[in-house]
Amino acid sequence: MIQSLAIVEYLDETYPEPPLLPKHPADRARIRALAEIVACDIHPINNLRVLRYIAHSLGHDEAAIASWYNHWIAAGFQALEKLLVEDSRTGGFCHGNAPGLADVTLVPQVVNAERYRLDLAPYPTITRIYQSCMQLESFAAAHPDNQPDREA
Ligand SMILES: N[C@@H](CCC(=O)N[C@@H](CS)C(=O)NCC(=O)O)C(=O)O
Repeated sequence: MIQSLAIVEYLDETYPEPPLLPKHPADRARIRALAEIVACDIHPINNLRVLRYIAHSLGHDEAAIASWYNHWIAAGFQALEKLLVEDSRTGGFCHGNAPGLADVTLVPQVVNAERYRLDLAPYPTITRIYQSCMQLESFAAAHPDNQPDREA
């Protein structure tokens, strides 16, 4: 089984409680759109193979890589922060007061941002939601620091 979003939706269909997507189609579309900002707009251009190409084939140094990485996370987070702030369906989590598909994609991207020392101050809603997620045992257990096979 491949592709994060397909895997997460498979898990949601296989283990329907608690649901990662709400019932109403418009709410489902909202959550999928938030998740896709991370999975389709931010992550692919910051993936390891892209960073390796920039370093090894284009000859850029670590500072340039960090600049590239943070630029694209910041662009995505600016969009996400605005969408979260301007929508009354945002609650303790991306949608309401239970974690869902959008939170599942957002949290690892915040972890990546922290790894590259991106200033998160301009994104108070994203930061608040991230902190709410990390209070939950399931999110804390999934943190890269808690994976025995983590590579540097
Ligand atoms: N679109 C894929 C991306 C998977 C992916 O590329 N994962 C990263 C780790 S987060 C990876 O394997 N990177 C290795 C590389 O880029 O060579 C998905 O959502 O599952």
